[in-house]
Amino acid sequence: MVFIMKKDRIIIHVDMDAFYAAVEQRDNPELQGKPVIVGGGPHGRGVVQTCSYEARKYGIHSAMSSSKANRLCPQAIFVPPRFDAYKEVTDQIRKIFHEYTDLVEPVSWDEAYLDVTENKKGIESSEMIARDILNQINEETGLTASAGVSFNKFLAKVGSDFHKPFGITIITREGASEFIDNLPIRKFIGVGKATEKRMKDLGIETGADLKRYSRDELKKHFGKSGSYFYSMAHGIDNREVHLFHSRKSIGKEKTLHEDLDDVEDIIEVLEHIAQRLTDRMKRYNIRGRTITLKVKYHNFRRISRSITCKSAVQDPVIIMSNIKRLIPKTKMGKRKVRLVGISISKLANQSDINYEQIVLPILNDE
Ligand code: TTP
Ligand code: MG
Repeated sequence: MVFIMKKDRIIIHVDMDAFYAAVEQRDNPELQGKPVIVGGGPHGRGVVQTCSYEARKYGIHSAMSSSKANRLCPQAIFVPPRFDAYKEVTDQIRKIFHEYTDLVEPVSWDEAYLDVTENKKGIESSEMIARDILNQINEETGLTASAGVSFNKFLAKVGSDFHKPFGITIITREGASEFIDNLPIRKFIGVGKATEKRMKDLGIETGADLKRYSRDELKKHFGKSGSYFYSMAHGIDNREVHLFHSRKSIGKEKTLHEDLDDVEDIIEVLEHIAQRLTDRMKRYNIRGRTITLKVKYHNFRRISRSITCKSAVQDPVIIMSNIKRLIPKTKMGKRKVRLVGISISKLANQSDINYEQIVLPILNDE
């Protein structure tokens, strides 16, 4: 019998370093070498979108409230985002990626997966391809990115974060097992703060600990994600690099200028959000079936309520009519609200898009 070994794919995940903050430092020399925070101002109610590495030394990170960031580092410089400038860089780096391969999957403005198993330039070594891409990005944009190179998406993505900034991490099939064994559990994609705590309660601190659990045991503790964690721990990830972003949801939220308890006032904010969100959905050609209303109350407790339509929607009016059905399932009007948001998930592919219509939705509370 003849065994034909399928050739491993070579996947590179590229992610810009401190993206928004790096663009700000590039464009304003006064900000270079300083703790810079892009996002809401220090005295408002906004959040940190990202911050420079100088600011990260103070414990500041994305999604932290700007006021807390200001307490941690009073000398930090706050700047509002300039999306046009970031978008320009996004276009530049995507163009560079396509010089190396047609198989590019953008994940967000600053990251993408590239399948370079067959690269257009005929470069032999995958490390060389990654090095060339990072150098070219640096020359053309004045910014740095990092890259992970591996035989699957999960390891490539973990790799790009491993030696930031301007670093390359290569995880070969031979080295994968040892790399995963030593990987702190928080670094596994999909393990946020809450899951990390639950993992630690089970004695899981690293990939090696995770490997000690069977798929069924992990499924028992973490549901569907358990099965995914099992595969990741064993270096199995057969997801291909798609030409379209593989995002799961698209959303927008807003911290209110003051806590509100008048439902009409909140609806007005939600209408604005629905409009902005659908503008973005149209730009990316995205529709989705599940509409989620997110609410953060004045005491910072967060809840979300969602509704699933039979076909994918992209229209602000339809989204709002569903949001209004979800509002009675929250404590809006009875409890002061600090933040509201809308997100759309169960996204449709270009091929299975139906015309939007209001159909009997399935309510599911999260
Ligand atoms: P990230 O790649 O997660 O972060 P980063 O590029 O700033 O830093 P790192 O070097 O660790 O990769 O996100 C890319 C950009 O997306 C980031 O610059 C700002 C934006 N962003 C938000 O607006 N809100 C968020 O919560 C996060 C995580 C990112
Ligand atoms: Mg980044």
